[in-house]
Amino acid sequence: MAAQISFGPRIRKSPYFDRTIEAGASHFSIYNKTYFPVSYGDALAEYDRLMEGVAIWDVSVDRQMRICGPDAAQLVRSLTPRNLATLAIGKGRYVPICNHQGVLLNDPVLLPISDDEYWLSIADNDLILWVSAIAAERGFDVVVDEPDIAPLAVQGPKASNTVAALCGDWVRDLKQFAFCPHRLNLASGETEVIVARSGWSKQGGFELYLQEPEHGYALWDAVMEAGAPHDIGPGAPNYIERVESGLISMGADTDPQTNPYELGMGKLVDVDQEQDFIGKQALAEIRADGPSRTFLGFIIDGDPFPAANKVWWHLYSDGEYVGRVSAGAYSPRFKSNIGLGLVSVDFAEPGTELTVHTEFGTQNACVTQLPFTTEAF
Ligand code: THG
Repeated sequence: MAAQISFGPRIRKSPYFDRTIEAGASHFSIYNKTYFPVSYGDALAEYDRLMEGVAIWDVSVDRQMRICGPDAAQLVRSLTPRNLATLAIGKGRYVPICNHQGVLLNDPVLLPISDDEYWLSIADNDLILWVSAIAAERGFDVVVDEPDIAPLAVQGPKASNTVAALCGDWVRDLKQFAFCPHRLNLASGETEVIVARSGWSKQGGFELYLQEPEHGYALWDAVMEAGAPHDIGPGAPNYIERVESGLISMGADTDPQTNPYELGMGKLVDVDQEQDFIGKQALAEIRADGPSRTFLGFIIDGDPFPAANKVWWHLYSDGEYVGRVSAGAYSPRFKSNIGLGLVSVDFAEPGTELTVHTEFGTQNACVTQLPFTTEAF
């Protein structure tokens, strides 16, 4: 019998939890100590829906770290290597956060709510320990907490029509990462959500940040109703699409040494800015020396992979270990197996032929730049 997850009170449940079960969630992961529905049983159908229609994703595992107080902006600026000189209220940013060695700790979306309130929509780790320690040790006048705010993603080419039907046509004018509070009159009563143009796919969409969890089921139902004319259905951050689009998954693609330059996030790091930030010196040195690994794409031979990788697949050149594929999938878009991962810079030239040991056999893997392009195949 297949292994099962045992649902219990120790791990958090999303405010949409029962709705995801009723909608047929078949596979759960655990992320930020919260049950995370990652599949409804048909990976290819979920991929097609994201590419051509609209999907509803429970991404409440992306927890909000809230930083409030007179020094909130200053704390945020000292946490990230990204230059925030032009940061504006209502405009989100994707902000790497590094430790003093320049190692990537998290890659949240930053939401500047007001001059003294910032949210970090975090990936999977205990960033609150880091941020509250930095705040206290540096004497910042802030309160750091992690309220139960639960993003619900609506993704795909028909997401605009869906969210416009729910919230109004103004949402169509939101630029990428822009957001706005909006009051909704739900079956459970009135509640304010933050409507953001964002999401972990390149197919476009929105995220609705629910601030009162007791309205979770009513919000889910309202999105389903608004999307019904577009055949909305349940999904989850899509593994195949994320590999095709080269989106980074913290923890899945990274290890305790990975820095943003290796990941191709150098454009989000500004070591020349006046603002001091944690990791500045280390990152300046990494930039000067050049990183030792590069995050790249791989075109992999063989029959279509029947499933996603459960472990990293090691890459070899003439028997020597040179890197790993951290995410592999069969790509319907490119009609080939593809992968993402970190490889030694000595083997990073596009066209380099390597050998990859997959769970489905040993194959040739050809290095290619990101993003993947049709011409590379
Ligand atoms: N939604 C919300 N919070 C999140 C995630 C999310 N927090 C954790 C995790 N996911 C954050 N990770 C990412 C990674 C990439 C992007 C967004 C969230 C992204 N990247 C674009 C790209 O790579 O092209 C743009 C980056 C840029 O500004 O250059 O959109 O899914 N709420």
